[in-house]
Amino acid sequence: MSTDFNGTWNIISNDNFESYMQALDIDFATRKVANLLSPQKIIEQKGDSFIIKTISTFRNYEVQFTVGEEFEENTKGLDNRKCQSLVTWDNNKLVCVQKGEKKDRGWTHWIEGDKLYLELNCENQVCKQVYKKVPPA
Ligand code: VLZ
Repeated sequence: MSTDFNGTWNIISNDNFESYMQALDIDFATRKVANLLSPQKIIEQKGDSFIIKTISTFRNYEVQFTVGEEFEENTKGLDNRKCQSLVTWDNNKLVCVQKGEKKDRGWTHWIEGDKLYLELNCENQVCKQVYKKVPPA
């Protein structure tokens, strides 16, 4: 049985986000706005099939994938690049490698208790985010 990521998660900390966005060449004005956001993750998981929605008052981003199946990701509204992305399990961690123009790009998600962790990597930068589960209604 793999970890259950289903649910709505609210961000509670966001370390090194600015440098991560700079590594993605996100422009100054977008970074200023993005730094003020409190994004939410909405994750819909059925087995190895995932939809991860990143929701904010400024912009939304959605990615759909099946673990183990490479797909073309278009990071529309973020840095607007194309990547060949592959998500795999590393024990209970969900690890995405985003092959493309940027080196060492990807992310890792895992859960501890009622917290969802996310590390976003690009070039030499690591952004560490923590989300807290919103209790189901
Ligand atoms: O999340 O890749 O949960 O897609 C920030 C761009 C990049 C700034 C955020 C614009 C990347 C802000 C989020 C608009 C929200 C991301 C993955 C893991 C799934």
